[in-house]
Amino acid sequence: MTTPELAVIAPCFNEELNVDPFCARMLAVFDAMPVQAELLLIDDGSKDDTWARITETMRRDPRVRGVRHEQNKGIVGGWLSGLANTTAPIVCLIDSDLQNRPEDIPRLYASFSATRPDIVQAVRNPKVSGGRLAFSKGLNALLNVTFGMHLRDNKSGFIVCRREVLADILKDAPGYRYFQSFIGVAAGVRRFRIEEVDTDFDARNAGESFLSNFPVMVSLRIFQDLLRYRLETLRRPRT
Ligand SMILES: Nc1nc2c(ncn2[C@@H]2O[C@H](COP(=O)(O)OP(=O)(O)OP(=O)(O)O)[C@@H](O)[C@H]2O)c(=O)[nH]1
Ligand SMILES: [Mg+2]
Repeated sequence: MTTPELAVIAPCFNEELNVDPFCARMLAVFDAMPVQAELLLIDDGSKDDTWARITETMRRDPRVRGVRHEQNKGIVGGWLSGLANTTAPIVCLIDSDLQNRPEDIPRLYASFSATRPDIVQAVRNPKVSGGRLAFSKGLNALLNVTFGMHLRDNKSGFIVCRREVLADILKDAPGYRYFQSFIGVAAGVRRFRIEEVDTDFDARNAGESFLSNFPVMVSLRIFQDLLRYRLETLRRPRT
């Protein structure tokens, strides 16, 4: 296979029930896309059969490539391993639990190709409301106010961008526990141009959610990360 134009990077943590349907939908999307693409599945130290599912899919289709973390490194660790294992010039980050729809990637990619912004960010529109949605909207508002931005889904990590853009953003990640929520603000402090595209956001396909409806401890830690990142980026010399 020649170097693909697009690499889709999907971290997987205990997603044994999601790997097969996720890959099937991703590969159908690749078949219909105008460019060559590859799928990087990062097994993030799963304790279930995620890696066995990944290796089985790799055997069936050379466009699927697996990377395995012996120990859990978190979502950002997964993104970094994806970047380190592809030479594709354009990358897409997506969850592997099918909350983000693989079928939306062609629209994100088309939007990226049309105007070449620094980042195309999916605005995730869930169909159900509830505690998690209120929490998410509150955090979105807080990120926007704190960083002087106006994104509709600031912490969405379903994006398409050039690989250098993602590598640059992730340079800020060390030391933060929830940097996966800071893609938007990290782009904002760099004055990157962000294009927003509406997408549907589904319920997790299978497996356990890691968060409760009102994740108090997580909220406190994200808040701590947010304050620290704002202070750190205010001290930075303007480029
Ligand atoms: N939570 C979590 N997810 C990870 C980790 N490493 C990789 N992932 C993957 O990152 C993606 C997003 O994580 P999710 O746990 O789905 O995060 P979420 O959508 O905010 O929460 P739930 O779906 O409700 O659990 C999924 O595809 C996970 O498999 C990790 O250390 N923790
Ligand atoms: Mg999820």
